[in-house]
Amino acid sequence: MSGESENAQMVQRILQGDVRAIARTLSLVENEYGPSTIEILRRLFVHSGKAFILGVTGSPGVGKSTLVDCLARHYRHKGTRVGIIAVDPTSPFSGGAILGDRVRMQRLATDPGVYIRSMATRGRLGGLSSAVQEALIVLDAAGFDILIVETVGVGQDEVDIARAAHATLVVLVPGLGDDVQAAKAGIMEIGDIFAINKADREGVDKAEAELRAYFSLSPRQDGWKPPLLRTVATQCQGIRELGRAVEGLRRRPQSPSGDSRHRMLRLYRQLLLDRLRERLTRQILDSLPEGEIDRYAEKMMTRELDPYTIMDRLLGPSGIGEKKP
Ligand SMILES: Nc1nc2c(ncn2[C@@H]2O[C@H](COP(=O)(O)OP(=O)(O)OP(=O)(O)O)[C@@H](O)[C@H]2O)c(=O)[nH]1
Ligand SMILES: [Mg+2]
Repeated sequence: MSGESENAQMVQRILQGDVRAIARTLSLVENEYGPSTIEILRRLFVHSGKAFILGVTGSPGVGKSTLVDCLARHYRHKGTRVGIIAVDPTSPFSGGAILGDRVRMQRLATDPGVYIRSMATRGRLGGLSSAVQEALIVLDAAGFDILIVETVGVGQDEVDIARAAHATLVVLVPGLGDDVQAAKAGIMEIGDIFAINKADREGVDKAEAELRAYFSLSPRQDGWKPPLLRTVATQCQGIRELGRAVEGLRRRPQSPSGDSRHRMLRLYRQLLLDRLRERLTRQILDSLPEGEIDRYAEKMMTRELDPYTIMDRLLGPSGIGEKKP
């Protein structure tokens, strides 16, 4: 069978929600980004754009996966199909994620209305956030209604990914102390909904009071007042309220103040730039003889050439990307 009809078949299977085709394609997106992958994504893109994407982030071990699991069941009760991408943390602090995800997979594994996938933060050139974005395009085209992306809220990459969604849920826990939590202003700013999880623990009143104080001191620029909820994920407590808060954001895709549309625009822009950079680099490298870049590096070592002159040579006299006078 020709590659093209194989790709077309793969696309058909994904559109029908075929789990094996989805899994195969997500592996391609993650590991072997070749012409086939691009062809499949090209055909899928037009079928995507319907799902609601929720980012979930928070410090390691606050209960994000457990909470996402509850949320997925909540949606399954309503017949909503849920796709989940757990971005594996590079952080050594969060070794628990893989095990937790495996347990969760066992519990939800038999349900065809749920698809769960871990993605590694290392690997491909060209930005993890774009790889996650493409995975979301695949799941979106496969007909999942809600897509949840879980990332650990440490490091700019992870925060960026959690933010690359229609709405972001930030998970906190009592007793972590404002020094750790509020200092992470990065994740405080991106939350559209806040959950104080592990509300069965001591200090939940204090945590809530601190958060409310934080919100009143630093209100969001767009005027959105993020709902603040208490949850006990291990017992799926507070999930109905959480679901309602998510629905509130979902039903008003233009709110708060067009933020969600604005975010998606920024996202597509980023995806386009990432892929453009990747493709241009590849085109140039493919046009060079074997080992040419290494030879140029040698010339830089001896100061025979500077990188700017090399770039002029590589890009040719037409000077791709060079400003016209
Ligand atoms: N007491 C209590 N424990 C909880 C609650 N929610 C989660 N846990 C426990 O907290 C631990 C971490 O839960 P996870 O859901 O794996 O947390 P996570 O945020 O996904 O962790 P990473 O992905 O590693 O950052 C597990 O042992 C959970 O059982 C809760 O509401 N109350
Ligand atoms: Mg987790």
